[in-house]
Amino acid sequence: MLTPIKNYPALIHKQKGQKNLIISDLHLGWELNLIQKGIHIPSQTQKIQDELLQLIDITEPNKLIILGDVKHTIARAGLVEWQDIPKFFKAIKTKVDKIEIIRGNHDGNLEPLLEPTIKLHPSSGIASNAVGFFHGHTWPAKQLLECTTLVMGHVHPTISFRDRIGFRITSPVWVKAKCDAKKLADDCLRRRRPKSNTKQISTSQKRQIANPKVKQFLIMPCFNNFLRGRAINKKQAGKSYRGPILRSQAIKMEVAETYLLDGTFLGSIKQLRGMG
Ligand SMILES: [Mn+2]
Repeated sequence: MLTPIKNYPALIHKQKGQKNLIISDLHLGWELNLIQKGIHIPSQTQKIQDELLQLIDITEPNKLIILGDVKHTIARAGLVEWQDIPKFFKAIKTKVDKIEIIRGNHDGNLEPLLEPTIKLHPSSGIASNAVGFFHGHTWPAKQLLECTTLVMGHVHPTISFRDRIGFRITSPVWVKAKCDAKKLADDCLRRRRPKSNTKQISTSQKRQIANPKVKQFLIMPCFNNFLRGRAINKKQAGKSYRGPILRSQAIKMEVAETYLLDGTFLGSIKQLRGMG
């Protein structure tokens, strides 16, 4: 069972009496990138750490699962990250013993920053019975296609509204989208094949996914409060959804439902299109 935590960009996933806390997209160290542009913002890692520790106190999970993009620099780990990230996980570990991370596109060279007890999974994700978790910048693993719900990060979805004077508000949102299970499985197999052979999917390959079941996608808001994200209701946003999965027709993004962190239903992306 999946339950969003009111007023937090986080989920509880309960399974067999175990309680997993799910968050995504920490982007620790993003503010370091601004230094190159002459803007100095002190490290925000401590604040994010405090928020997460508070959330762990409230929810008391058995395990923390992060759906990718723990850090911000993509391929390497900067000097500050060498200090900040191990310290961050050391603090989190005092409250929750089990930590698992699904690698995001920003998590290159993350391994040396993690202590050996933290499990690092590939970005194609992990399946836990009916629910699959993956980062979202690339296709999910085949076994996830047999889950009924897939949860992903990567998009940092927000909705923005602008009034006539130009005031704009932007809020992080949850996105719940319906999915055509068979089409997703077909697209997933097609994209994973070598390019020379993209048109036909052999019967033997189809057999590898006996029963595609993915009915819905849940896209998580970004855990990093400072980063927010991109307004998915901008006029042209539909053409630039992040990642190949959302651009595949299998996921019905235009009619996807959006919810504020307090649970308020805003409407479908289509209804909100152009308001930002
Ligand atoms: Mn990402």
